[in-house]
Amino acid sequence: MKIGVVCYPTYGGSGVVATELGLAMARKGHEVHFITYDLPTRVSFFNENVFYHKVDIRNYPLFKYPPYESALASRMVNVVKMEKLDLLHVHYAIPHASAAFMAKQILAAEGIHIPVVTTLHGTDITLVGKDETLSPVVSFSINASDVVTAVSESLKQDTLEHFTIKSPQHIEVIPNFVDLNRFKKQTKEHFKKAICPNGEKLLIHISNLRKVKRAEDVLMAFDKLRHMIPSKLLIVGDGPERNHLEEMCYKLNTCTDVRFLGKLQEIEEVLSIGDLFMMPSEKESFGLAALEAMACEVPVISSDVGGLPELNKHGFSGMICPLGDVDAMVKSAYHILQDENLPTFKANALTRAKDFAVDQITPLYESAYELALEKV
Ligand code: GMT
Repeated sequence: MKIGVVCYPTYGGSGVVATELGLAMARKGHEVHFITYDLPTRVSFFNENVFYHKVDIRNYPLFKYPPYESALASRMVNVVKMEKLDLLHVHYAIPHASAAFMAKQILAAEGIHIPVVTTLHGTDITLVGKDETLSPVVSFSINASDVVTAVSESLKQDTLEHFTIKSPQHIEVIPNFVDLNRFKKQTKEHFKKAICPNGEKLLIHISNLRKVKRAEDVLMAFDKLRHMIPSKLLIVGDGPERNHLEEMCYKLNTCTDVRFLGKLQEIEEVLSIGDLFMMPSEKESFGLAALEAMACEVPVISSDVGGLPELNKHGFSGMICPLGDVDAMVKSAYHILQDENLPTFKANALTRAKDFAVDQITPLYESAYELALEKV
């Protein structure tokens, strides 16, 4: 198949899933055309089946806001025609699904019929999308897509709750996935020794440090835990909360035990030395970062929201705590980190991650593509 992929080419989970899926499809022999305003971060090597078409956004003094959605739709039209694409797969409803609808109409007027597959990732539904300034467009574009996928059952239910969806069975759940060849525990003992010179346990939090990730809870739990078990904390990623979190460390006097590493590309190296991953999010449709941690044999403490209970099995791959319950997080962390429990939790984390191996999930997307092709 010749697949056009539209996504945010940034650090966020939806862009990562879109890119990894595109690369996996390319490895399977499909031709994959990324249509984005920048080269997706994880497209870092040459592949004969991968193409990149930049969306050029020109600004004019008249525009207060450059018309990105129109530029994207126009680019989709051109790429579909030039490259003779079979379908468009757009990730994140806003504005990708509506731009795809526009492109589809323009092409139809020229006698070219192209199906659109839309994947909902999370905040496009639970945060941004349900805002009244955008929700009519989101509802319409979901209904207008030929096939819609959601990354968890929870996200599907949120979509049905917040939007008027004509046929609920129209939304298929296809979870996030992980490449176990890349995300696997590596031997990085020297790195572990540098961070934890006295054999301390290592906690890790990775996110875009937005409020919704509740990294504050991680710091508060860590502050209590380090008095119970010698431990260190690594915070990976960057975002609007970073300064506040650093200040919090000063106030809590935990600076010597907490390190902020910023945005790292090779996160599997850091995960390889972790003992526990913390994801106390307020909203999380799936929790890709937690899955990547599990693949590196790191058990997870997560909140009980969104799709997290569909991924993290309480008492097996980690533990689930009520949202915002820092004491429960401390208690759970203490339990998991005991020497008699930790090896089992680590092994189970990997076992659970294997349920989401890329080779198991890509065929589900291929079926979704075939279904979409039947509809035009
Ligand atoms: O988590 C983020 O803030 C990034 C966000 C995105 O839209 O890129 O991630 C969402 O999509 C990921 C991939 O499907 C999911 O694993 C994340 O759980 C989801 N984030 C939220 O729902 C908050």
